[in-house]
Amino acid sequence: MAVRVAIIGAGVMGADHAHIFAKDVPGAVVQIICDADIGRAKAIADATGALDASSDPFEAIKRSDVDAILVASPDATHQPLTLAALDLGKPVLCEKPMAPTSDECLAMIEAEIGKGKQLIQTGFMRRFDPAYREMKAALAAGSIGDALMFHCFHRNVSAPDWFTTENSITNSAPHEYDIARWLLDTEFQTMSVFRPNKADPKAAGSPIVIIVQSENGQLINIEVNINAAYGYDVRGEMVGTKGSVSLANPSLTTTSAHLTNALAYPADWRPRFAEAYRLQNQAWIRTIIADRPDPIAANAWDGYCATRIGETGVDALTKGVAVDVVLAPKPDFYA
Ligand code: ISE
Repeated sequence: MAVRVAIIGAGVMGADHAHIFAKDVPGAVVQIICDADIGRAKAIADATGALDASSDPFEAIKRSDVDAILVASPDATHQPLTLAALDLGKPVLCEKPMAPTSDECLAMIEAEIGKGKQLIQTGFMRRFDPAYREMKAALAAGSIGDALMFHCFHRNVSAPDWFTTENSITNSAPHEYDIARWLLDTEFQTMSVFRPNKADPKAAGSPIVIIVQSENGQLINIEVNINAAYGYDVRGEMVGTKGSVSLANPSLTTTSAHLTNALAYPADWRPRFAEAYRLQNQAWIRTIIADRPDPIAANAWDGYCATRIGETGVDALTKGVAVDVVLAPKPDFYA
């Protein structure tokens, strides 16, 4: 029988997930779409063939015809909704961030451990991106020797007015925190965060550079510029002792016209990581059917680490010094 999924949140990500499930996730059906705006929930349900719509997420989670929950609602609701699903033993794919604070994440971890099985997958979909997977395979094969540095760029076209510099550290950069931890199989030791003196600290999404020393002795630098203007552009180069491996520009074509050759950038992350979201969601459903966690997917501990690293980065920006990343002891449950 198909896994019956409730999608909580019909905003940018919830709607995107609903379209992915409608087309590309065998073995699953979207039973209900919830949103505080019932009109928006119904519109996405109608557009994607979901069977129902509601404005009450907790009722939806309880329904006997709902087996699994995809949480794509505002960040502050991630913990209560996930805890409600865990309480019923229902698996959750929780969009990043797992929760806005590390304390909330630890409470979710405690609840999951109390259920005796991993029920939370966190939405760090880049682990499923074929390019990052090739990068990890190159590292595993020793193609570039031992990893020394990881250079990352994370550029959005423009930031909404409410998007602060701190949001760049806690909302955007967590994708790099998680992919760096996964690629290098390391934790972060210290973080420094710099902002160009020319940048207006009050401007939405002013650019920053994050410098990380990893516990394995590598350097990771992450430029986050949410107002890059020219396109959505995520780059990565892993530098080793024998070479380097970089993400290729994902554009499938270049256009030559008017004495110019050009390649197109996507407008945001959804087209850039469409394959990653598709593979992530498929893997989630497979884990539910097989009743075992996916070896690649980010779990609750990974979700906690990304949030805790973000908190450390804000501290480093505020204090203007390198700050140690101090994590809670890792439960054996996630060994
Ligand atoms: C957004 O929340 C995402 O998750 C995107 O992947 C990221 O590129 C963007 O900067 C975030 O705001």
